[in-house]
Amino acid sequence: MSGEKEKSTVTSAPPSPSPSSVAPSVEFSKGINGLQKVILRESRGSSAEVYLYGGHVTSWKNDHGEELLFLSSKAIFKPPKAIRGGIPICFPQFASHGTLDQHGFARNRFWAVDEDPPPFPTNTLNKAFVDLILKPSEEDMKIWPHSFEYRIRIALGPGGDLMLTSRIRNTNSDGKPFSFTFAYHTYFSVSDISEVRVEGLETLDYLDNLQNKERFTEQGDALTFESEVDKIYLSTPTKIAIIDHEKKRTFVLRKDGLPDAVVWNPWDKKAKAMADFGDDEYKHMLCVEAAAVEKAVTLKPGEEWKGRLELSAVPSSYCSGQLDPQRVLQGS
Ligand code: TA6
Repeated sequence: MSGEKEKSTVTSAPPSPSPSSVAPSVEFSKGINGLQKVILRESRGSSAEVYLYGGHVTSWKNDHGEELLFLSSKAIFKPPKAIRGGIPICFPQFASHGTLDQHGFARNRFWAVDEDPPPFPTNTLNKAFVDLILKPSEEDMKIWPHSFEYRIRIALGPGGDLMLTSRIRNTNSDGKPFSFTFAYHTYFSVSDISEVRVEGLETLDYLDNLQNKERFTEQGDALTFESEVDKIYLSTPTKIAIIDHEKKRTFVLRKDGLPDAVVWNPWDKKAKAMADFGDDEYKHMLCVEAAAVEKAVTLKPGEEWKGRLELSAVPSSYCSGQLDPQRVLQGS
């Protein structure tokens, strides 16, 4: 990662009772290349970092300070390039599903801190959160002639869960509806891709991006990885488990308002072809993306869409059955 050192200001939420923990906090600071970022810290030690450039989560750490998201060592923190890793936001277009550049423009725009967000839909205990907002510039209106307000709340739960809640409102004054596709393009950090299993997508239909988006049906077992994969799973369950045997860790992805899930690993050849990605880094990442792709979301003026992602990382020793993903997927 290339760039300048970091500077900061801290606002801390009211102190929490237990002596051992620190008060949840929200810190505004300068990140790589002087880009503005926000650091969220939770009382038991978990943390997350969000760049206003792209409204982009670039780090999520558990209460042992272990990084849970993959961020390429070659990531470029310089517009107009999107940051390679973390959680890029694909809006108003997923991949090449439309006339805009790949994955739309939200991931390479500067978002603002939303000083006056409308009341938040759910009552939340979370103290460590930030609200960001994106509105189209005149330039954006030339390529996508729609007025919108995109608000996102990024929050860290008391247990270290990471929650992203997007609210997109059509503010067109010309009465026109608009449609968009969407993804939280999450890069999970894994120990060894050949040791990872994904549960919850078995037997589902998917569009294979490596075969002209042809439609297939997944076989019955958990997904494992031994080559490039780029699949859009359709109408998936709201919970998906990503099991990292070696790290004895299971990521549980819960999603709301996002019917599809994209699974991507570039493997060796595509890895070499990407300038902002290390040749061997494909071994240590997997993208599992909560998405709305097959059926675009359409909003009339005044209407608002909500898309929510909740990530948790739980210690698991799958082999000993301590945490059987099936129980996770069927449980609360
Ligand atoms: O989400 C999967 C995908 O659409 C792949 O096809 C691959 O292109 C990946 O996104 C990365 O896209 P990017 O534009 O960030 O290089």
